[in-house]
Amino acid sequence: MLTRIDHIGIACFDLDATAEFYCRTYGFTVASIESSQEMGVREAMLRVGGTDDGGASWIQLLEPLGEGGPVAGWLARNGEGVHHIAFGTADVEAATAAAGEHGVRSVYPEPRPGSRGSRINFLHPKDCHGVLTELVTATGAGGAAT
Ligand code: CMX
Ligand code: CO
Repeated sequence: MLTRIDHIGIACFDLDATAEFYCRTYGFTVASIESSQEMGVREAMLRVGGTDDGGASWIQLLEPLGEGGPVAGWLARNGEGVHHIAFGTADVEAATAAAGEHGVRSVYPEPRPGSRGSRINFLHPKDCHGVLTELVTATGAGGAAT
């Protein structure tokens, strides 16, 4: 049901400088930059490469838009670093419900809009051995966040 690692979410203080680091050091390219008031972030998606199911994997850079929101609070406590991992699935509702059957709480009762037209939900880190876990159904063919 979870078919791939879609992205790693990395919290940073300066999105442009961090994106520049990833592009310069590893040769990645920035595929999109969006702001989400709902999530309280400006975010960049850096394409890492294709996978054998036709999807891509991504690095997601997250810069808080202001003081409120989960990334701002997390950054203030922890500094920059890995904030969450995201698994790709064809059906985010079913994958969230399946985790729920194992006692894992979701953050939202229904999926919300994510990067690049995707639909996302999160599993609570306290139920996932300390890892904030995102489930993502991408738009487009092959489950890719294109
Ligand atoms: N990874 C691991 N643990 C985390 C965490 C993270 N990213 N964020 C919080 N926690 C832990 C804290 O360390 C804390 O643990 P202790 O009680 O042991 O100290 C506990 O969770 C509660 O911390 P909190 O600061 O009170 O955090 P909140 O309960 O306010 O928020 C969560 C936690 C998961 C509900 C919130 O981060 C959330 O809603 N996340 C989903 C939305 C999101 O992250 N959006 C940004 C990304 C957008 C995208 O990917 O597109
Ligand atoms: Co994410």
